[in-house]
Amino acid sequence: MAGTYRFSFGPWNVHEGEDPFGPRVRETIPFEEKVKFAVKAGFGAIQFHDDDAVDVTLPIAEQNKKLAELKKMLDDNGLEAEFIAPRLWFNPHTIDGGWTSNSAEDRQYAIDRCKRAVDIAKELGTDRLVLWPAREGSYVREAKDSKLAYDRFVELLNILLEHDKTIRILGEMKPNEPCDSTLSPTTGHFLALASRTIDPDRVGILIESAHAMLANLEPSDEMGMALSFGKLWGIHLNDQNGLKFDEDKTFGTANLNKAFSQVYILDKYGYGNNGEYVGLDIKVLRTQKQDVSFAHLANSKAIFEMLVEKVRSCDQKYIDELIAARDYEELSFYILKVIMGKA
Ligand code: 3MF
Ligand code: MG
Repeated sequence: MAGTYRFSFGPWNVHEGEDPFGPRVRETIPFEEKVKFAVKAGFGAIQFHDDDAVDVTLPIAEQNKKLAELKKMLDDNGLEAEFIAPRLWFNPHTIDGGWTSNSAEDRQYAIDRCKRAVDIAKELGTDRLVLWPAREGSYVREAKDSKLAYDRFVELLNILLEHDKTIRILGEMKPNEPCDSTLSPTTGHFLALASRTIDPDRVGILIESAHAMLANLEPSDEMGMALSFGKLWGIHLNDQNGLKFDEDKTFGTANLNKAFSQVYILDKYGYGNNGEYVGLDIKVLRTQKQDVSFAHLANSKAIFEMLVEKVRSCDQKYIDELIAARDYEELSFYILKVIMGKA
């Protein structure tokens, strides 16, 4: 069954260009401008960190008033909030991680902040909480008890599942960066943790292409695994040129064949038909000038849509014949011809 596709991106995808080696190179673009672009370019939702949506230090009543204003603005523009992700990697309490920190006080901060993120999600009308374990790992192995850290991960999931009986938790796993070694580095690790929770049916997966590649895994196969579990509830499409820093490149620009494979498996299993979004998590190139700060998002969406056309133009009968004959050399040639418009 073919998928139906609605797209999303996060406000952090359009940024000022600072990196560890240099300052910002572009002016800040206000959120309202990002919303205007989303509407014009045909996106259906915005992804939010908790503090992208609202100042998380406000008293709750005030916070909820601001969230109601944000929700109205999104509604007025025909947009949804796809998910909320607690940004647990900026605060002084999360220097050593959140729920796996060695400090009890800091762990409590992380748990409280995650619970608050769940409440923010509900205020914005979404039941999806995304957890990216940014600093839940170590730089020095003996500095963190990995057995205990995994137990604490399950504990956190249970606390959140208990806190709100309708929230769904999407784990977005990544093997490294900012940590040298992140605990629960892949989809499989997180699914194993999910099975230990009080409600595994509400724990699922968001797969980011670049994160899979950083683990030297094939993103389309990772997606297949999550689909097989019925747990592919979100994706972060982008691209990555080998094992280096997390590049978050425009979809398909490092390896078009890998991008095709992702679209192929998504379309084959009707991704999106249950309301899942085609989420982008793509950084603007530092070299882009101010007036072309959105091109990477428009281009990624266009590349995805062109690849859907290519996937659907495949002669499936011919593919099946090649598979039956075990002629994968010819299959590979055929897929490349499809991509190049020569099939
Ligand atoms: C890091 C990421 C993150 C997550 C985001 C939502 C900043 O590599 O991909 O982007 O996607 O925090 O969970
Ligand atoms: Mg991501």
